[in-house]
Amino acid sequence: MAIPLLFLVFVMKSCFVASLYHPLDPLSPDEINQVRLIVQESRLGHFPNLTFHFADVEEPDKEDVLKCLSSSKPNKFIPRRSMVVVRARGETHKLVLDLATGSIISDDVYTGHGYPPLTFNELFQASKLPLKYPKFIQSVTKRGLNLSEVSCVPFTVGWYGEHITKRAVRVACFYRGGSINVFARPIEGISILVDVDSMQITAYIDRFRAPLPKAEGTDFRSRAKPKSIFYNVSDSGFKIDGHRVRWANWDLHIAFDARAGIVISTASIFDAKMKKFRPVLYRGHVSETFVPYMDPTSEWYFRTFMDVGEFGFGRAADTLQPLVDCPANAAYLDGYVVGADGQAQKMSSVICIFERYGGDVAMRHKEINVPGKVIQTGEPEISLVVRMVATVGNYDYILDWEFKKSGSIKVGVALTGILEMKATSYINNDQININVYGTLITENAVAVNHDHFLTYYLDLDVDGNHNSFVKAKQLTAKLPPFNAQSPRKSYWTVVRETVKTEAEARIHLGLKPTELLIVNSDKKTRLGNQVGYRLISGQPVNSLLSTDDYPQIRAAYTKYQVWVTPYNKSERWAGGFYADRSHGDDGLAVWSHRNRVIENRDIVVWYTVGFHHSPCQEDFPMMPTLHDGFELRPANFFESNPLLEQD
Ligand SMILES: *[C@@H]1O[C@H](CO)[C@@H](O)[C@H](O)[C@H]1NC(C)=O
Ligand SMILES: *[C@@H]1O[C@H](CO)[C@@H](O)[C@H](O)[C@H]1NC(C)=O
Ligand SMILES: *[C@@H]1O[C@H](CO)[C@@H](O)[C@H](O)[C@H]1NC(C)=O
Ligand SMILES: *[C@@H]1O[C@H](CO)[C@@H](O)[C@H](O)[C@H]1NC(C)=O
Ligand SMILES: [Cu+2]
Repeated sequence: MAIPLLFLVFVMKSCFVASLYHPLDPLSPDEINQVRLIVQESRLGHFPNLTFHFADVEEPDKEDVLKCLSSSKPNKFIPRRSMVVVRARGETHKLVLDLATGSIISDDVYTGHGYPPLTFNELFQASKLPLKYPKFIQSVTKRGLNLSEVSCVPFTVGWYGEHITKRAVRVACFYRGGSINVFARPIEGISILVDVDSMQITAYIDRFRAPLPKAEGTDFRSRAKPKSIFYNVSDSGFKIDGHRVRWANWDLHIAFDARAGIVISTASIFDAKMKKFRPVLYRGHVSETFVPYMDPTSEWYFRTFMDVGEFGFGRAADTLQPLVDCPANAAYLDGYVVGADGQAQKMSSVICIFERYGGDVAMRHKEINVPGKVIQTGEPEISLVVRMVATVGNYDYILDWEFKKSGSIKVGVALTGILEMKATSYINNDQININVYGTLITENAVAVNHDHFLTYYLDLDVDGNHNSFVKAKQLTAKLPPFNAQSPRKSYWTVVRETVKTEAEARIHLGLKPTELLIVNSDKKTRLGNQVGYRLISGQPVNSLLSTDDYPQIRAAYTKYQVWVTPYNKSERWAGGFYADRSHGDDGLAVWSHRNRVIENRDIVVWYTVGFHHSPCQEDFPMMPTLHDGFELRPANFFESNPLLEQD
């Protein structure tokens, strides 16, 4: 195979030679197009129906990345490789390509359960099938509706115990009829199953009719004009070099990934006392989502989505709207993904980076006990925010990574967008005497109960990668009666427990007060406290589905909010790599059951942000944002408050 000379350039890339290059940089558009050429020139290129489902950098060895980044000499060569998933002749191939030599290192046909993400083309084609399907046209006519006002939306279908699964989607149809809110007017009672490989409707049932919810009051367009008067930042405090961002005391790498969206890598914080950068987070990103709906009837039961693995949060990323999605002082980054045809597709302004002046206080104090003086001091909170928005069908997820000068990393998740609604004959709650699995939110529409679980992959390297996971339990201690020294009967005290194995690290939050810490096993502060970071959780929410329910088997990891595993570069996707129609035989819960040792190891923390969403009328026609998240906060990481070390 001829290797275009241009590509040999990559061989020369070392961390040192090109200061802009970082081994975790996402594939550039040239690299994606090179991937396409390599695959098309191989024997796979002769197969009909070759489609590209996924292309990413093949995860380099962590040890090599760290050596590369820390070396001052160009001594470490990291091969630039890509991991690609294509389908051809009805088979899934996982390829590893070497981009320097333009060669295929491995080509494995995947024969396990589950499929790679559906391509945009497949979803688009599936959505158009009903409009030409005679039985559907008949159903539309019978309902007295106009076919040109019908929009159909493809939904992934999950798995319900079948031994053999094919690639399939269910298509649900909606009536626009003058409304722009497609999801508000479902054409209820119809089930349409599409076989994706043959791109044909393979099952069609029209079981019942329900009134169409009205178009009035469904318009969700905001009337507010974007404003930018809050603050005026003439020069931003951050610097972007390629994918590397430096701001205040932070140095981090930001990549855009088709599957995860934002990926934060090699985030370190400058310690002014030690005069050096200290590592905190090697890698962090959304690993999987799970959105099961709670209506078990035949038209709805399959809505048990795993958006990251079935579709991709990156591929669902929006071009951000200045002054709405991000403030006036934001800088924007583009992303690139592989199209079904292998071509690089540019996604403009999918990440924004900005300094946030939110009107909060970073720290303050007033002191009146110094004779003759009143001392009042403090400083406003200024932080760096890295943001993206993924719109997956009806829902919008606003995903933030916020870095603070205090060393905290706050991860924010905000939900907004349109609810999934079911058409019904009810127009008042008083008429309802059966379970409708949700809330009547307007006449003839029930918004169905559901959950949102976003599971984060957090490969923390707290001051290096010999880390342990500590539960610092806060326990009530009783004083003996008739104690001469104290009239008190009780107090609380901290009992620290270093977790030994994966089984002990599966945690249900909220039952007992426990601080969760990731500590460096080798390092203590000058005063002898263990150097660490604390995981401050958000709402403790875990899945309420029974463990034998099929969606729950696939998303078994949602039974706990926290898991810890030993680092393994092939364990990144909590719901398994092939999540579409998966059977739950790959993924976090399965790995964790090996019950490996996690003490004094390179460990990965998995945290699930969860929402049980029981809709209310204000969520219609569009839902005001609902927030949750978590915080990683230094705990004996610094010798004292790092804010006082900065100008
Ligand atoms: C491949 O494409 C052809 C024509 O485009 C189609 O008829 C056939 O069903 C496809 N086969 C598979 C396995 O996708
Ligand atoms: C159906 O809708 C289309 C597009 O909105 C419109 O042009 C057409 O007149 C409608 N047909 C009928 C019979 O109302
Ligand atoms: C922002 O501040 C700069 C510097 O103080 C000033 O020159 C500029 O006019 C201001 N811009 C706005 C929109 O107020
Ligand atoms: C790493 O993870 C993969 C996938 O779970 C597994 O097959 C492999 O055995 C793991 N390696 C180690 C050293 O645990
Ligand atoms: Cu919701």
